[in-house]
Amino acid sequence: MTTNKHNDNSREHGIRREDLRGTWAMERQAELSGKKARERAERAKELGLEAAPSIVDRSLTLFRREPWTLGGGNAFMQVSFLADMRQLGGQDVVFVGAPLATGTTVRPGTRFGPDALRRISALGYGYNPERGIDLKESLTMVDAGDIQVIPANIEKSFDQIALALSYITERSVFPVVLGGDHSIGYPDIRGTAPYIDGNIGIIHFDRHSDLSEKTYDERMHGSPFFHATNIPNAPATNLVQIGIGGWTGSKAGMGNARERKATVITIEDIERFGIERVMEYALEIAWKGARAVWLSFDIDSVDPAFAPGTGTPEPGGLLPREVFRMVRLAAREGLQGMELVEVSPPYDVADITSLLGGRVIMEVLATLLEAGKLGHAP
Ligand SMILES: [Mn+2]
Repeated sequence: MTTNKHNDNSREHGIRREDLRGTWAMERQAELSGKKARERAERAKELGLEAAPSIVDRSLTLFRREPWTLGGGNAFMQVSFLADMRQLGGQDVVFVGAPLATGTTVRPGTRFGPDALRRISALGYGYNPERGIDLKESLTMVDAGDIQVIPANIEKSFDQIALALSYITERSVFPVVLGGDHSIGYPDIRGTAPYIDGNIGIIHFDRHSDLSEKTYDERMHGSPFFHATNIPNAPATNLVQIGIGGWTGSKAGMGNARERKATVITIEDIERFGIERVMEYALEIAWKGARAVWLSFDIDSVDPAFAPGTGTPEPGGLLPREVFRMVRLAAREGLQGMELVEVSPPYDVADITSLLGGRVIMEVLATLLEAGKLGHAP
């Protein structure tokens, strides 16, 4: 028989449970009713809307409404925060964060992307003297804060993001989704496609084709376009991928691109044919028989010299000036919405990656405005 000195009654320590501060604190916890917290939670459910059906904890909302949602109060371009999502409708543009890093296969950090994009975007005023455009004068823009993602469950996160995009699309407001890793590309299309009366094309800037079915047994950030192009009205024949190349690509993804007849445009193609011709071709592919086109912009399409803050950097990418020209050409025929993904602030230097990401968004909005596809140019 073994003996344990902690089982005898010697009480050498002289401590009683009721003397512990911890015991006192547990009792105080019961006395703090949490009435105001419950009121805030009830209010958040009204303002932030009901979560997707797969979310078991029904106190969670579709859009997070806590005051720290916007990373200390920053809204993208310092536009107004739309606290009450029931008021969505009638605006031209809604910025919404999808702070997901769950789909990252190697280097995480993109859950901080939306807040970094918002914070540094305050360096821009929305006015561009070269283009003669003031976005804030010509567009009604709001920031809806972040979609409530479920960091431990990518499928529930997909459900939330898809439902949020459906809500925005149904109300005819142009969504700018601030990622988040590229896995959000799938639920963005899943939530949008049902509202398109015909096919939706995808213009996808990336160094990686993101067409693998799964990675590590799950749908992750290398697989959004495999699953998006399984949606009947988002065929791969309307998917055009621009900037592909380097040494971090997926062999399976290229095989799927071939089988599904997606269009892959490499950096070498861009050098050979030039930006104008390549974008002309890309628009032709994306719009062929389609009623709408979605823009998916992975910041790692830009060379890591300019965009180091990303999980899967690939040297030899696009230059910022090239990117600005290309997204302007991509947007001139109009867009259904856009996502800016893979900004990963932990790897960034002096905020240059999030700054560039924000500028891509502004260039797109300015082009849509100029082309008469959004708002009303003065
Ligand atoms: Mn990528």
